Amino acid sequence: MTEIFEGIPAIRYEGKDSDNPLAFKYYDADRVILGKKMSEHLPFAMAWWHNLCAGGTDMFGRDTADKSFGASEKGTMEHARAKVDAGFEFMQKLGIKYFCFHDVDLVPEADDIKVTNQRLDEISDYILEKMKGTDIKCLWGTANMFGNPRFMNGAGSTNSVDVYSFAAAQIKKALDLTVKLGGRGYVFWGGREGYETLLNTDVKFEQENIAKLMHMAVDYGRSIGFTGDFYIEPKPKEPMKHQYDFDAATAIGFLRQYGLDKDFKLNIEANHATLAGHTFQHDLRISAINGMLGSIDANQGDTLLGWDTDEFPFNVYDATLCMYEVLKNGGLTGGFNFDSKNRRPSYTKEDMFYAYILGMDTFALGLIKAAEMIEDGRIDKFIEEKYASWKSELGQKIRNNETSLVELAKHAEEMGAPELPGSGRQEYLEAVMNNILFK
Ligand code: XUL
Ligand code: CO
Repeated sequence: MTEIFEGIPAIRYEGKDSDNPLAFKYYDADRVILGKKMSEHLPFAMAWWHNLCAGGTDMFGRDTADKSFGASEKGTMEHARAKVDAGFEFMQKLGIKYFCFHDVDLVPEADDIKVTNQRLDEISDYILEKMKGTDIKCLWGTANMFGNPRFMNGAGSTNSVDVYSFAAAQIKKALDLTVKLGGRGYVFWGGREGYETLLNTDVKFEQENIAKLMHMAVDYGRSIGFTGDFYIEPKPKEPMKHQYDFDAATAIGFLRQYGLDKDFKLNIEANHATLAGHTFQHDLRISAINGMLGSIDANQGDTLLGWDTDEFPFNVYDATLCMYEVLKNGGLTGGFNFDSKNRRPSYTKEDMFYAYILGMDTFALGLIKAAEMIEDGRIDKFIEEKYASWKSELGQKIRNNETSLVELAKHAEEMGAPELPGSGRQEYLEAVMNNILFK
């Protein structure tokens, strides 16, 4: 087998004093943090689409990066196999144990789904062969139900029964592949499930149909032995103006309304949370407290740009606050998928590695620092003390639903004006975080 990333060695941990750009400074797979190896805390995944397919094309210009990986023609099965070779060499050199895929990332799509499915059978056999002798597996699979023009009015939310059936067929096949490749999860990202104007849209009808498609996916998945989690990946907008899975809270409400909450969790993407006007940490917390934090699409946005820039995570504050939520959640059933792409001028093979090293080191630092925040205890102590008045007899009565507005009003009348509730101490707590980050 010819080496595709020639000249790039296996990436090793060299520590924070190393200046080797092809080495980890913080990600030390075997280092134990809070009783678990870093590699277990951080099941990283490679996103097939950004890493192996996307060459930098944007609305104003074509590819800058050559992702042919030695194939003579792109969009062929020869190219599909070259991407598998490149992907496995890439993951092995970085020590990444998982990958995520859309059906059409793996093979060129034909007009006839039977032909596409044959190609998917062939490529998944090849992937299985490559998996042998490695511990690489699929983290999650999904069907691309947004790229093809047929999905212009949505997939589960489409007005066309034929398009809906086509989406069903793609989901069925993507589930088959996910199970075949040992996937932990199956994702629904509803890029076209939404609307531009209510003048042409029956929202209730569309949402009911999305739920029906998800129920059919659960029934089929369980019937073929898929025991993992289904995920909704919330995103408020882009490409649609209003997307139904706006944020974690909206998606949780939808899952509960339609009885899908036992089989589904959420796949939270940092840049989607910020597009919804939240912090990444907010959507993680909302998922976690509802028992629905399943997996993470690791990336970051740019506050100066209003779209999904899918940058490799570099912001250590955000990564630390993310890992704080993940540790408090007892980990993830899914993992950390780098749904991230190189900037367009970072077009070389080395850049592909620098990007993953940046992302993995950022989350490793986040893990180290989040564990220190928990061990330090000052933040937990503050929160415990902040709510101390609830330990009183009256506080306990409220918590246990043993009181009434009448009783509370009587208490208020007897006490006169209550004292101020105590400082929120935000600046003190931010200083604690800085103290831990930079000690
Ligand atoms: C798009 C996005 C998708 C999903 C999978 O913003 O995040 O790549 O992760 O369809
Ligand atoms: Co994503």
